[in-house]
Amino acid sequence: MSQALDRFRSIRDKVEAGERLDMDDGLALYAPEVPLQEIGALANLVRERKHGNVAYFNINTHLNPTNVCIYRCRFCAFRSDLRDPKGYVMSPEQITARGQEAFDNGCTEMHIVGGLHHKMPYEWYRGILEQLSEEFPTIHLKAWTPVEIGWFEFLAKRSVSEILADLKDAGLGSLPGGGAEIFHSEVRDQICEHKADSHKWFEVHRAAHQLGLKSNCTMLYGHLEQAYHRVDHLLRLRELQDETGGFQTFIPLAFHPENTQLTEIKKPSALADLRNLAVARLMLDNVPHVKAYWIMLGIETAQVALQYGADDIDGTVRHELIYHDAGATTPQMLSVDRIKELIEETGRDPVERDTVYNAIHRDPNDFRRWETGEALLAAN
Ligand code: V47
Repeated sequence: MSQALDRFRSIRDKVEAGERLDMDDGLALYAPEVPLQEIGALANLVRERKHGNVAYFNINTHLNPTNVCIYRCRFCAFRSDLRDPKGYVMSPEQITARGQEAFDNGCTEMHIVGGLHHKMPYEWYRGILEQLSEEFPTIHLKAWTPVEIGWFEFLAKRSVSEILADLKDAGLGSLPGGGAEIFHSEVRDQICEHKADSHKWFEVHRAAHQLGLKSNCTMLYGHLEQAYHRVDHLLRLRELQDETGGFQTFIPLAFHPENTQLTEIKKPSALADLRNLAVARLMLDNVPHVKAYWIMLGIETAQVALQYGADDIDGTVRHELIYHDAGATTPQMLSVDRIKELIEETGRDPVERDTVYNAIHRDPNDFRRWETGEALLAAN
């Protein structure tokens, strides 16, 4: 029997006994000799221990106020140069219109990220949160990654904690998981050498957690990285989670090459997607949720992922640009009925949640009205 298969037997024992996996276990889980379905079954065990048969979704929308960005990350198809005709900056009226559309569609969350515009001041970014939270107070604003927060630190000449506290005052509800890419400098320096490094990424999430803000975390895979970079990435996330407990959800993100500087790389297969998801569920024993982001995986793989460690499928989504600019062929949005049907087809029970994992109970007579119910965040 190969070493990896041998190791997998001990991994199974460890997981069944609720013990933590280490770097060598993670590497064995990425070894091609270990069958994907075995890893999936083990990840499913963990997923069902934490969440039973439930699969979560929300009603959400994206807002990318500008695509103009000082950085040129090699994996990004969304960004634009300052003078490129593709570049845009949204006006306050356009932002209000997006908020209104979100409200009219019963959205509980706006996911707000964008470029680091050469000319827009910190107050412009802050003002977007202030405007939306004043106009649409029921919509949770999940906004800005450590990449933007690091830029605000430079623009405003204030510390990360001061910036986050100020943004919280302006309406910030939580932080999305983006900007993590791959933390290891062997890879990070090749794909996004100038932007926030791993220290900054962790500094921002630690500071957010200390201020009582929840956040998500991601990993961009399927480009220049190798298995040990991925396992290293997961272990670093697990370490901060041990310290703060502030991460809610991990989202593995498959690289989409179209319109990027890495078009020679092939998009990861569905099998690679499922393996990354399952390995993450097994390694991140202290992160409550793992998300199968249907926009990125495709609907069919996202459905299968609900048996491979994922307990959340993201939301109905509207106006997604980052993946669609990079060649995603998934629809721009799903209706609530369709997302529930997709979850039910897999044998799971759909539960609508808000951003911080409280149950949402809709008024049957007016879809736009809801009550926030019980907390759903699974114990670690
Ligand atoms: O940070 C950019 C990735 C991220 C490409 O927190 C790309 O709930 C693939 O973080 N191919 C942004 N990936 C998306 C993100 C996210 C998505 C869904 C939910 C949540 C959440 C967070 O997308 C970026 C980067 O890692 N990305 N370009 C590309 N060409």
